[in-house]
Amino acid sequence: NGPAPRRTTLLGIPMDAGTHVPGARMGPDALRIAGLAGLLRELGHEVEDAGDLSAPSPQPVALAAADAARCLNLEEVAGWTRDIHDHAHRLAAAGRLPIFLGGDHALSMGSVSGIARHCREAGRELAVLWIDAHADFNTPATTPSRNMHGMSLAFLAGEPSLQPLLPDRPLAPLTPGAVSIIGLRSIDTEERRNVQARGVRCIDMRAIDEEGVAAPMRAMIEDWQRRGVHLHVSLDVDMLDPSLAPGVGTTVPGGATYREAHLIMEMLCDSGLLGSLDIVELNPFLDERGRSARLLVELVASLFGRTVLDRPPVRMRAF
Ligand code: 6HN
Ligand code: MN
Ligand code: MN
Ligand code: MN
Repeated sequence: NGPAPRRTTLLGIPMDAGTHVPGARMGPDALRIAGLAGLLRELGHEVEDAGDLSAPSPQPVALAAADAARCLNLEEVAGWTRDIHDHAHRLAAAGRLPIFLGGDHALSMGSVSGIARHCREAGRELAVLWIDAHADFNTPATTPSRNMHGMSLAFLAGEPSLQPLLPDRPLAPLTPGAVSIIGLRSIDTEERRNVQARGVRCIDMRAIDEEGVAAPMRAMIEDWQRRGVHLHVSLDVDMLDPSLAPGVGTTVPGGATYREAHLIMEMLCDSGLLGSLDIVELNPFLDERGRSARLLVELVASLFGRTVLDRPPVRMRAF
């Protein structure tokens, strides 16, 4: 009695323009080599591999000059964002469950905005679960690194200074209530002010230490189920403890354990709400013998219905 079969599309996004650490562009192939498509098919899902997007040409961006100077590879990131947005919108409108294979976390500016546009057209509410050691809520004015992968969630929440990245598309900025972050343990001073001022729901590692992942996940899922949302999951590898997943450019000690990460995925699967997925920040150039890629694929299997034993189908409603 696994979950209903889904019609998934893998879309590789070999970008690492969102960071000064190269290597995430190798992520899509590492995820394929780790067996992603085969595992999804074994679980009964349809899988179409749409291949990799090719690097778009850099696009001019009407950012204030002072802001533009604080965004690394701005024109490249704008090119990616616009292309990914269009692909994400098209896949969601065609009824696919897109799985965006990163690539650095700046790709979510395109994937989530494209999904948001589809949800608005379809009259569906969108909720985003950002699984990450970081909040990715910097702005050009607050970034300590100039890396745009640290600004993606701020962009999606409507940060005005970043909106010119995506002109001429109907914008559907996420409301703070639509965004939840889990796994947070590294945040910059001004970024923290921004997150708190916007009222984004955060389950940081302190909360996980005290309550585990099950209780906060249950509360969020119940809320999403009441609202009948399309759930977009954005999975940043660095949420995991670096001892488990060293293949990422921004490791932070004290991350999720193997069991915690799987339980998050299992509960998300049971919720039946998953509508789209990013797998981001895998850097095979920094990995050890493919273990981070392999763990990610195992986590995706849990997200798509792998269980030890059959579970009663109405489990979530019993909470
Ligand atoms: N990511 N807050 C740091 C910065 O440079 O803005 C780290 C960002 C990490 C981004 O992991 O997707
Ligand atoms: Mn294209
Ligand atoms: Mn991130
Ligand atoms: Mn991160």
